[in-house]
Amino acid sequence: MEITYPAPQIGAVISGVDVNRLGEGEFARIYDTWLARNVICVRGQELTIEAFIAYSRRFGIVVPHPSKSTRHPEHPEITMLGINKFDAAGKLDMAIYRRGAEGWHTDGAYDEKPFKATQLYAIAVPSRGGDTLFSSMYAAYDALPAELKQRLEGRRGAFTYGGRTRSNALLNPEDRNEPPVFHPIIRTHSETGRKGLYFDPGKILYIEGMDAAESDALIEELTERMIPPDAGYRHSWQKGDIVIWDNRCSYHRAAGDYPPEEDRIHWRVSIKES
Ligand SMILES: O=C(O)CCC(=O)C(=O)O
Ligand SMILES: [Fe+2]
Repeated sequence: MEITYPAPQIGAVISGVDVNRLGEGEFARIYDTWLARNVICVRGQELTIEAFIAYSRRFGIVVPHPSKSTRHPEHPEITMLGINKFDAAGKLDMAIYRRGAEGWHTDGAYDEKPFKATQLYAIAVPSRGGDTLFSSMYAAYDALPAELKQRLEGRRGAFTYGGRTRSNALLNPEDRNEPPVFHPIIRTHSETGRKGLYFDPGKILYIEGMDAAESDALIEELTERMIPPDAGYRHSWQKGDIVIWDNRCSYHRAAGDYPPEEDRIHWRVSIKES
């Protein structure tokens, strides 16, 4: 197994392994690298859907994503990214093409138990564009001024799927009115014990215990501060890549810039803590 570190703070690229046959020791090395680096890519994998799900279960509990219309018809735990991009009239569906590209976010903040991890397997990769960008929540927290850290300590945010703009086109109508859930904005990672800035401008509604103006102003400020310089990793996809990120300590967004007429397809799983 070879591991390289493509960016200073987060990200690792692993090669020389076959996740279809991975002993406990090798998996432990992958898992520890993931915890330390927030996001890892395992290159050059050939996987069936069943094998992808089985490998994903080694990280936690694999759960179906609430976007029912983008689930794989036989495997509800698999979300298909980049499928059915064009409607019957040939019009590009921007909700599918731009999925994950509208801004920095963490997956599953609208759930009582947010996703521990999201894992993607690259089935088709466009000739250019289509990267995924990652950034560290630990670095975001560390970079906050002491006075702001203090102000946020013990505060909780209210989160829903579509947040303040109600961007919920990928949900079925019956799933669009879930009540908000609450999470501490300064969140201690359950495995590393490190503090991170747990925030998502597209899903947060308000910060508890503040009036609307104060909450909105703080949301603006945190949006500005959530991506410090040099805390990131930009992943350029190759077919056969498996990338898993830790939603408890990293943000991500899709670049959303690839030629729409080309395929960019991933299988995706959402993983919760067991
Ligand atoms: O397609 C990507 O690069 C990432 C999309 C995304 O935000 C996600 O899968 O959670
Ligand atoms: Fe995402």
